[in-house]
Amino acid sequence: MGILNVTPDSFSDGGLHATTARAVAHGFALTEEGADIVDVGGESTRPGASPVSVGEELARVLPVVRELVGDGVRVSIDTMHAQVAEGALDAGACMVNDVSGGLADSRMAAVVADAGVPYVVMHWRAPSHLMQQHADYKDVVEDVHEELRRRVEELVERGVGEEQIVLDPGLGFAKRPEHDWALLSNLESFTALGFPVLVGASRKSFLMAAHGTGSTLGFPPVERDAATTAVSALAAAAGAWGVRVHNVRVNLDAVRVAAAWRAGGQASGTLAREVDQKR
Ligand code: PMM
Repeated sequence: MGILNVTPDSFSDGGLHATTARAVAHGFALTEEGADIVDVGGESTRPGASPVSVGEELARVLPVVRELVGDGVRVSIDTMHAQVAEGALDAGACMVNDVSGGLADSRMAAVVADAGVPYVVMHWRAPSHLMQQHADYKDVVEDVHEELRRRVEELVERGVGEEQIVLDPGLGFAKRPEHDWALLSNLESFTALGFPVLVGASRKSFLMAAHGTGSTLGFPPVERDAATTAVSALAAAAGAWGVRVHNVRVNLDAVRVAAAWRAGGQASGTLAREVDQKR
């Protein structure tokens, strides 16, 4: 999943695709690099970001969604607002990516249930300007499991089909770096829940652990692609369904490495079984 933020203030690509023409060009570039889905967002969710009006969000994303869909690109809409999801679905988007998992807008479940499209339910606790005050966990893996389980239960009660749901542990959202790493290293416990799992690690500041310093200074977001690809390969090996990334080309290599690695393991398993049978 390639990231296309049509925002002035996202942490990595804010301002880069702020006009429709530039955003559309970048959407095509992501597809050419191999993205299966382009995730279009019109509101930054970085810690401390200020909310934008629904009207402004719609004005940013709709023309971009229309043009990309018109040229055959599969688009997901990254929004917490039912009205924006509805507009984007009408414009041809084929998936809703809701970082609040339906908590920010009580009408979202009905919109998604009605459309019958895949729905990314991310673990979320509070709006961006407050979320870092909510980063307290007894056991982050168990707590995120339990909170996602409750989200799924409520969404299904409201008519969303289980087959529509994709889960996302919500890296960086009400999480400290140690929480993000604990969730990643236990990713298999999420894939074992039986829903597809999406991982959004791309260029996030918790990756600074890979830089060997205690500071994000000198390790700006665009320099975090190598660390991101390492996470993508490991996430794919752990059974993730998708990775949401800024740099599609290198991350596609990473997930292909994971696929080849896994296929290699299966092939050598076959060989071992054949040897066994001949004995
Ligand atoms: N992260 C961001 C935005 N949307 N959606 C999902 N499902 N998962 C994420 O981790 C996620 C997201 C923030 O990153 P950005 O500013 O690069 O878009």
